[in-house]
Amino acid sequence: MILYTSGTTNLPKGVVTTHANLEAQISTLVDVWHWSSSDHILCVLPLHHVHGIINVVCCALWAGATVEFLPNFSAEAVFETFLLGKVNVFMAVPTIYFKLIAYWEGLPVEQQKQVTETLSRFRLMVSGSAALPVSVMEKWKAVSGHTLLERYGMTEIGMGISNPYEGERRVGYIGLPLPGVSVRLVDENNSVVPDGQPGEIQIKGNTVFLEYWDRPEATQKAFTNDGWFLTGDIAVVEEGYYRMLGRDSIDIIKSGGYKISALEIEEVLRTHSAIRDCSVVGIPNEEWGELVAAAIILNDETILPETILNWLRERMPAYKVPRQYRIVDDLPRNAMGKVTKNDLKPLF
Ligand code: MCA
Ligand code: AMP
Repeated sequence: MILYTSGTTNLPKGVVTTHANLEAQISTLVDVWHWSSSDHILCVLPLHHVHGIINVVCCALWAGATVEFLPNFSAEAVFETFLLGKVNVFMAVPTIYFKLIAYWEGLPVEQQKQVTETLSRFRLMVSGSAALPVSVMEKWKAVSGHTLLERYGMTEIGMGISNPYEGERRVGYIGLPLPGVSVRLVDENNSVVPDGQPGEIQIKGNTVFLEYWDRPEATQKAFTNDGWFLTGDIAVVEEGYYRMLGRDSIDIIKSGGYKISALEIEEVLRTHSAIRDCSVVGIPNEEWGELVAAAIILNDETILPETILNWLRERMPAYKVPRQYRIVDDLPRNAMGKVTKNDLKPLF
């Protein structure tokens, strides 16, 4: 299988996974999350990412379970389907739980009770692809009675770290290494850090991809000499559980569960005749995880952010289009001339 994923480089890379990788990814999840042929899952996720294609569709089919689809996500349609009483497993990104909570809060009290009662009969509800805000976790518990099972994954590795099916699901943590997955945290010198200290997550195991399609150099850079995959994610271990702290690159944005390259958006923006220069950052946002934001230096002072937004809409999918704009005279730069994006964020 080849799924495309954004990185810090301009164009997305094709992640090649072998049959053996897929078998390892699927069979591990079927086992640890207790999938069976009596399960019935509703798929609202796109099938061009691991979350939808592996965790939802392939695991369900492997177990002989039923997988039902909605053509796209709509909170109303999700609750209507739930109320039919067949679905007992659900998996989604935090943005979707946020949207479901908002919809539920707007329902009349009688309908809220009906939904809550239906959800309380579910076997399993999982969140992943982006950090689950504690507020969303707590509100969803009030709506559904479920403590969401949060897990950590990546296109290149499938799922790596997960809270347990049975046992403590620790709020704010991504959990423990999955069976068959070796996980270590390392510092800038690639030395393993002691518990309690932050480090980059590195992964080894049968679930890890083969190569980036037609990109041997990128593949080589993604692994240590002894075969550990460099995720670029920073985490810490506290009392055995992993907690995500962030990413080593400010140029990777996660919005609505999608991974977005800030550089890719900047390159498109710079092709607009009214734009002299720009810089794109991710701004923390409870609903979307991060919101894409752009600081722009204009050649033509009369152009409006709405005009730029509409122009961008024709050139990239909706989730990549910056939602916030600031017109600036200059961009903050370090001695090397590189834009210091951390100094830019407070503008938004
Ligand atoms: C859409 N809109 C946004 C964004 N996306 N606004 C701000 N930020 C965004 N990111 C706007 C649209 O332009 C539109 O506004 C309005 O929201 C509704 O758009 P629509 O496309 O209908 O949005 P949606 O369907 O409600 O989309 C939300 C979504 C979607 C369902 C959460 O983003 C989604 O499917 N996300 C899941 C992605 C995923 O599967 N990621 C997994 C990859 P207007 O009307 O003004 O235009 S990660 C992975 O696979 C790893 C291995 C892992 O760990 O799981
Ligand atoms: P993708 O490249 O689209 O597969 O996205 C993988 C990235 O999503 C990881 O490298 C993490 O940065 C992020 N991610 C996945 N699950 C979680 C989680 N539970 N908490 C925080 N970040 C996550």
